[in-house]
Amino acid sequence: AAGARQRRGAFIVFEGLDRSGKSTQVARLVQQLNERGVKAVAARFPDRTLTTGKMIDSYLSQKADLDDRAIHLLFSANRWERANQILEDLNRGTTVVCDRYAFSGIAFSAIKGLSWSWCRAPDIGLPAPDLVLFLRISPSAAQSRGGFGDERYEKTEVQQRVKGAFKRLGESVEEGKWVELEADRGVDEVGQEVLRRVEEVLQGAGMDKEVGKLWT
Ligand code: 2DT
Ligand code: MG
Repeated sequence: AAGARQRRGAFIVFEGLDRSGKSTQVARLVQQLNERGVKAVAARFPDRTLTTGKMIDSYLSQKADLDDRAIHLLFSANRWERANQILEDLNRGTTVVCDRYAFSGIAFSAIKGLSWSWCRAPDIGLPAPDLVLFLRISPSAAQSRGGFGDERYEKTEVQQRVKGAFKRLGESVEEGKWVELEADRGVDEVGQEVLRRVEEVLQGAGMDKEVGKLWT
């Protein structure tokens, strides 16, 4: 209708354990959306190219040690460094497909014993995803996909505990916004289900509404 607000882009987040196929699915989804005439861009967290990302990278590659709270806040600050860009893209009608977000932030810190509410706090007000696609895979299946590297957290025992934290997080997310997909399947099979879910969001009423704010 005349005067109607242009529909915005969707904010789609992929979460899951290491080697669950997130990066592959992000790239595939962006390409498929673009092929269908839907403007879409990829994002990822941690974004190691940003100022805070350099410190995060030294922490993850075990070149630097940091207090658990300090690194938690850096991961959150890394998202805040990018938040306005994401918001601008969404409001211009571009869909943003993101590899990890605040859910990883909470999961990886909460398993160290930091409280759930403390972990959530710094991310309050960030752009809220319209859909979180959680790629479900067992830590052993993930490991058999080529093994973990030398980064911090790339150990089966850590992944096992993170999996438990993710499960709890999924239960706390608004109904319908957290979708678990079986990831121990072929790339195309997973990808078809991903595209179907995302198209539902793009066609839904949410794209006429403002981008939500996380945890509010
Ligand atoms: P990649 O392997 O995806 O580069 O992630 N992490 C990530 C956190 O501990 N907190 C966060 O907020 C985010 C986004 C998960 C590198 C590692 O960083 C962890 C794995
Ligand atoms: Mg990794």
